[in-house]
Amino acid sequence: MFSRLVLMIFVWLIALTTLFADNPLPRRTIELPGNVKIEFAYIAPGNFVMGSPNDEANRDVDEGPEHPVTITHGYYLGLQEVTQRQWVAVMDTNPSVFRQPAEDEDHLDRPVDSVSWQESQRFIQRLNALALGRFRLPTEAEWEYAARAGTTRPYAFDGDVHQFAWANSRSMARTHLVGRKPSNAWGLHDMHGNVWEWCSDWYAPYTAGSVKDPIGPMSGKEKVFRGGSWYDFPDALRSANRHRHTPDKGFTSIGFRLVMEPTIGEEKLAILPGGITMRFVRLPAGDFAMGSQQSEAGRAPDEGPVHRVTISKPMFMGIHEVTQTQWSAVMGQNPSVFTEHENNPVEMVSWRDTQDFLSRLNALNLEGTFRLPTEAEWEYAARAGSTTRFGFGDDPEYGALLQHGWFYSRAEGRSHIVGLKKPNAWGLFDLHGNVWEWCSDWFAPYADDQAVTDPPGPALGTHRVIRGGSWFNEPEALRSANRHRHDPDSRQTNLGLRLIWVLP
Ligand SMILES: [Ca+2]
Ligand SMILES: [Ca+2]
Repeated sequence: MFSRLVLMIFVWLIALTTLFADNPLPRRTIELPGNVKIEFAYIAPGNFVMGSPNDEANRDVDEGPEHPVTITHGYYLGLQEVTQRQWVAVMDTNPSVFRQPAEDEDHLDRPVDSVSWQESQRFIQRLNALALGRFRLPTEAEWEYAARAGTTRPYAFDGDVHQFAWANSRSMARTHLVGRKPSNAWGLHDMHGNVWEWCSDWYAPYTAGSVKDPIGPMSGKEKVFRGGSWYDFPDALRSANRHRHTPDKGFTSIGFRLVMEPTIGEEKLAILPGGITMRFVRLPAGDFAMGSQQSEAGRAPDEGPVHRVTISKPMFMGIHEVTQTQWSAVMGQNPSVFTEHENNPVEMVSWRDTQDFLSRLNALNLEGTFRLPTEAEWEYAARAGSTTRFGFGDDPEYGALLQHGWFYSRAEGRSHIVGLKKPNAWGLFDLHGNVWEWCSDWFAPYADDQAVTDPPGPALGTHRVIRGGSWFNEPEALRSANRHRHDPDSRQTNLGLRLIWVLP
């Protein structure tokens, strides 16, 4: 019993490490004029149920009906409400009422208050003009998704509300320094209480049924604000509670919090039949040196000559190898041998099978189109800006590889659940190892060292390129530059695929 508990804790710790510690996009800080910082947490795409159940105590009717919401884009959300200091750094003035001194408190680190929705827009306009990023208010759905941080109960915390939020009647009738109460599971402070927070949406009653990235109606009279304040009794601070006012008026109980749009590292979720999701991350356009130098340890001659490749457009790439669940959602069957877990990568799929999969996937009429990566795109993604043997370094003794990929002698003779190893700098998992990945190209030796743009590979051939090595290969096969190939009809237990999503 004891050892089982220890094992469960261990597995849980691994899962936690994978989710948080190794997330390459956890936090971002921007610096305003005068060294004033704003910190953001990355909020990954996902699903949640918006609104409150009928039996939630003290709920308002407009919190229902509960409806499933999918947030398909990742975004950065301010860890804190916008402070007076941040407002002053951008606007030079301070509209806040709560500027009275209090012990140990610099009032500038309290939230800005008494700003109307319209004034929040003027702040955002000026902030965007500083070219530090693209900022906006959260939508009401983005706000509630982040406030819940995976929870379904009235608050993101259990126990006494005053332990985690500033609310009437323990707020001493004023706002407080941001971040003094504990953060929720996603690192956000004061989503409950302190000041209400303006959202971008016009207010409207909810409708039943599931929705994707809701933004509210196109017009209206009143703007939504959320989360309750120092002035409100705890019921108003519940995650589902909604409130609203005309956009022209400010109150001492209302402020706001910012969303920063991701650029590199933006995620997007594809929804497959049965609600199965597939996560993609946006890779930047750019150029890189494809192939390996003759001095690289473990190299094969077909990895040269090194040549400059330009990837002319940003692209969305699957952060994981295609899993067995995802394959089954599209194809209705699973050809894999290693079926211990549904999130193992699909294998025993030929290159031609991948084309059937893609035809069916594209026939679903989701936004954009899906395809295999070209060999150049694959290596560009694996390198993620690196010039070393692996995306994470040269690792001459293969001491670090264990943390980044599954390879022979350390993989127990099989493939593994995708995403258990560390991601690379662009947030992609298992490019090194687990299963080889089919590319779209026919295999041919590299022509010469001339620079090329978006090379599609040769027009004809007998074998298709595969990349990245697998659980069945020695470590050198997992190198970023390593090339391999198979007959397009070949099916192997260590060969799968990963997708590119071309969006308009
Ligand atoms: Ca708040
Ligand atoms: Ca792989």
